[in-house]
Amino acid sequence: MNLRVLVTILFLGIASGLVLSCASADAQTPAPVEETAIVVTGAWLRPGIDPTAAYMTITNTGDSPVTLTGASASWADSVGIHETVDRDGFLVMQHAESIIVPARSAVILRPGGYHLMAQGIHRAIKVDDSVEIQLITDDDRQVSFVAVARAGG
Ligand SMILES: [Cu+2]
Repeated sequence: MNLRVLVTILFLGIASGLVLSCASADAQTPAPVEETAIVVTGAWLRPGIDPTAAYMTITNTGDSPVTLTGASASWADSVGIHETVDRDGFLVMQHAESIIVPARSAVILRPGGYHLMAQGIHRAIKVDDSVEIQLITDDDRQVSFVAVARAGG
């Protein structure tokens, strides 16, 4: 852990203490989602199937690596990180523990590689539908983004 990460954690600790003391004045205020350095672009998913796969570019704009350990969505029972690997000439999907996005760089989730796999889908997803997904970091922060349903890829 470098000094900058430590300073950030200390700052977040102080900030959340302040938020807690303010929140007591108004119990209805939802807890704010802490900012991360992660930006998600070009997100899409395959319509009409369950489980379905979502793809995107995940960019880390910060100076420290970010580890993503999972995902969730209100419209699915579960969303996991999957990886497509070549096993003895067969392409198979397997659960991936995490995706590490290095500082100042991006990881692309695309067909044939990493993807998010949503299963137990609560409603039919059609072409052009927009759905919200949350990525979860190893320090329990969330990154919300919208994925658009489209065929192909
Ligand atoms: Cu998969």
